Amino acid sequence: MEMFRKLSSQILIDLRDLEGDYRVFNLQIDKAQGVLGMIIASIGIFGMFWMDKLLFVNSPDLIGWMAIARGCYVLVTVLFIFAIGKTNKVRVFDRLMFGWLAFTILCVLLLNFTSPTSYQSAIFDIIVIFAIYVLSPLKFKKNIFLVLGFSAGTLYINYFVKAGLDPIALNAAVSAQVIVHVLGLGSALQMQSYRRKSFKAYIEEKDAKEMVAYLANIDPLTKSLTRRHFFSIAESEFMRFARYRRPLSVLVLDADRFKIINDTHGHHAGDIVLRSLSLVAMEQKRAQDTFGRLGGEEFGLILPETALAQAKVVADRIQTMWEQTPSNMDGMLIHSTVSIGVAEARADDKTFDDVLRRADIMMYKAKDLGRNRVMTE
Ligand code: GH3
Ligand code: MG
Ligand code: MG
Repeated sequence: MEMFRKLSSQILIDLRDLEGDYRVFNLQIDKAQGVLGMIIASIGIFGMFWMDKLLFVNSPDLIGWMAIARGCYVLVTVLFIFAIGKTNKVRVFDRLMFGWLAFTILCVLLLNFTSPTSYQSAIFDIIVIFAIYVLSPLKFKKNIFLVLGFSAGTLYINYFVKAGLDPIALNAAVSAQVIVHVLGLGSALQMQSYRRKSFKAYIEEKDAKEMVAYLANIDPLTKSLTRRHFFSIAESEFMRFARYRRPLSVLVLDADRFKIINDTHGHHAGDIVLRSLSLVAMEQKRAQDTFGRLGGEEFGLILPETALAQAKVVADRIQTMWEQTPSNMDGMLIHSTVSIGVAEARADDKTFDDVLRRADIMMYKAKDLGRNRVMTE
């Protein structure tokens, strides 16, 4: 048992916490496959009507009752098909599918149970077993439970209910069932294995693509957005401003006397300070704000839905916060400051660059006035 479990988990591929996603991802295919199985079963079971006609040639009443019974089966199946078509939940689908399979199995067993001995059902029994293995989109354990139940039922009927069956035919029926179980199980394992593998490959490719896209947008040193990504968001924010006339403000931040930090403590220390400045600024921004590295030791912050006065509050907060946050390099504290220019988008601005330029001018004004300060228009 343990060996079987190990083997099956290898072939079936343990998706762990992706199992739920896998089922949801495959729900539409599972639904289609389930409905296909239902249609095939309906045609098969209703189509057996010609066999009734041959067998019960002397009792037209029975032929009539069989037609009604087969018609009822098809009707119930159509109801199941409708219900499955309507659901978008894996759990509901599983229950419906399980319910319909159990219903089908009971119907076939009932038919076997009541049909005359001459009714050679053994050949149809193995078709049912194989069909459940291959067509049912249910989980493995549920399928095996259903299929073994069916198998036991048919064998019981053959051995104990229908007296006088030819022992050779009986043996053949048992062997055929054993073989079809092995074939069915093998086919189902292979199919599930293939489906799970392709799902895993799909997820891995998707993750890799997302990672590449994410890394392309993030500046590796400061963890802020890259210049390119910053400007692509800036573009759409500016379009929103132009279209709906919502307030929009922009900050330009430039580290003060950064060259001196590099010259005194080394480039590595400069890197640490730069990263730390970026993190402090990002802590102060809201989720909808966009913070990016414009180049070197200069950053931009876009504040949508924010007028100049509010933007100044944010800038002041970053400036004082940074002044009070020395960077720690191997125990040595490096103090530094930042100059910030603030501008708000105006009706006559044509592009985002127009606002950014004014914020830049304000930043240089802050430098001229002695640095470590915020300047607004
Ligand atoms: P100011 O207060 O006028 O802005 O003076 P500043 O020294 O900051 O300005 P300047 O533009 O003269 O020098 C910027 C320095 O920032 C020069 C450059 O080597 C350094 N720098 C730019 N990018 C990086 C970086 O990624 N890491 C480090 N360590 N230094 C950088
Ligand atoms: Mg500088
Ligand atoms: Mg600079």
